[in-house]
Parts: sequence; C-alpha cells; structure tokens
Amino acid sequence: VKWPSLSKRMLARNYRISATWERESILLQVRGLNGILLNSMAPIPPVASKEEILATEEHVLETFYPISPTIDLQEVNVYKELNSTGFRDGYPYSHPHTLFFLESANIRPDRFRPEQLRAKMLMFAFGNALAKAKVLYGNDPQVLEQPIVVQSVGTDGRIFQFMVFQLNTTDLVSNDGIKNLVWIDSDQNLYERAQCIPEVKKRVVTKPAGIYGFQPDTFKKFLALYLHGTV
Ligand SMILES: *[C@@H]1O[C@H](CO)[C@@H](O)[C@H](O)[C@H]1NC(C)=O
Ligand SMILES: CC(=O)N[C@H]1CO[C@H](CO)[C@@H](O)[C@@H]1O
Repeated sequence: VKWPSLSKRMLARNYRISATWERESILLQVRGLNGILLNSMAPIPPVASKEEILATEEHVLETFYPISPTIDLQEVNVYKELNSTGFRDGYPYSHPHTLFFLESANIRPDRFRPEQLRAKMLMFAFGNALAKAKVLYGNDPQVLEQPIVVQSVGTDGRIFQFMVFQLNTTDLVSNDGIKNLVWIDSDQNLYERAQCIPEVKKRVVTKPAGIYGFQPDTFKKFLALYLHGTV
C-alpha cells in the first residue's frame, strides 16, 4: 500500500536471454537460462550522473596482458547471432529490474564460490542490459541516450552479494571512450550462523535452534535494491 508501483512488477523464471557483441575483433555472447528476474513497467533511473559517465572516458581499463581476456571462456560455433531479452514485444513488464541468483546446492562443493557468483551476476546483469539496449536502440554500437540500469543480488541464503550495473554504451569494441559502470557490495552476511537442531548437554538445551548474529543492515540493503525506482 505504501509503494503502489510495486504492483507494476513481475517475476520471471526460466526465461532465456541472448546478447551478442564484438570486442577487439572477438565475437562474444551471453546466453541461456539465468537467475530469477524481477521485471518492471518502468525502468530504474540512472544511478551515475552525466558528469560521472563522462569522467569514465579518462578511465583506463585494466588488462590481463599477456593473458587473453577470453582465456577460459567456452569457444563454440554460433550459427545465429541472436539478441533476445527472452520476452515478446509488447510485454508490459518490459524493463529488467533485479536479477536474483540463489545458490541452493545442499553440498558446499557444488555451490559457486562468492567470486564465481559475482562473475555470473555481472555477466548476466550486463547481458540483460545489453539485450534491452538492442531492443531500444538497435544493433549499432553507440553511447546510449538513456543508460540502462540492471541490479543483481546473489546469495546462498546467508552471504549476500549486491550489484548495480549501469550500461551507458553498447560500443564495446575498443578500450576508449565512455565506459559502463558497476557497483559491487561483496560478502554481506545476513546472519552469522544457523543452528538447525538444538544443542543439548546433559538433557538441557544449551543452544536452541535458530539464527545467531542477525545483521539487519544486510536486509536493509536488500530492501533498498528491491524498492529502487519506487520512491
Ligand atoms: C545481434 O547483435 C550483434 C552484435 O551487435 C549483431 O552482429 C547481430 O546481427 C545481431 N543479431 C540480430 C539477429 O539482429
Ligand atoms: C543519461 C545520460 O547521462 N546519458 C549520457 C551517457 O553518456 C553520453 C556521453 O557522455 C551522454 O551524451 C548521455 O547523455
């Protein structure tokens, strides 16, 4: 009731995106199933101001030189250079808002490590933004009139990764010019420990089941990203 625009949103699961771009004569593609997407009727307003965006022109990107930046990317034959947001034209909730990734594998070795999870979040936040940009502005690489912001939250339920990505250009071929921006808040604990079964010593419960070391600030950050664009 407090935020009526929250009703103008929709969650999507099992949708597929595909976004293709060229970088230093290499053709790259992000595609496939990704997280659960919160879509919105209205886009998130830009986070960085025009001045901040312009200042990125001076920024020199780090390189892995002499290692190729695509060293461990999977090389495949692509027969269709598709770009797709995963949604039909005219879908009313057409703006990607926040992508959620839940690392729910029960055994730890099967879960992504936090840095792997952040890499996946960044890759798909970018992919969703790029696919949307191509719908709005076409395939020609360009500095966007209106930047596209996509957020991402990744968690195993206890440790949270927060990310806000702003796409200001689809001109990704060279290292020069306007850059895209990302803000990352890593490894934020929602609580310290979960006691699943009570600890009992000499038939006395010494530690009841429950959550220990709750950190409300982490929830506040989650809520702030969720409410972004409504207030
Ligand atoms: C998708 O984007 C790439 C890169 O901009 C472009 O080469 C390709 O033609 C696009 N595909 C379609 C089907 O429009
Ligand atoms: C909305 C916005 O600030 N977009 C800017 C992205 O960067 C270019 C180049 O500086 C500007 O022309 C856009 O206005």
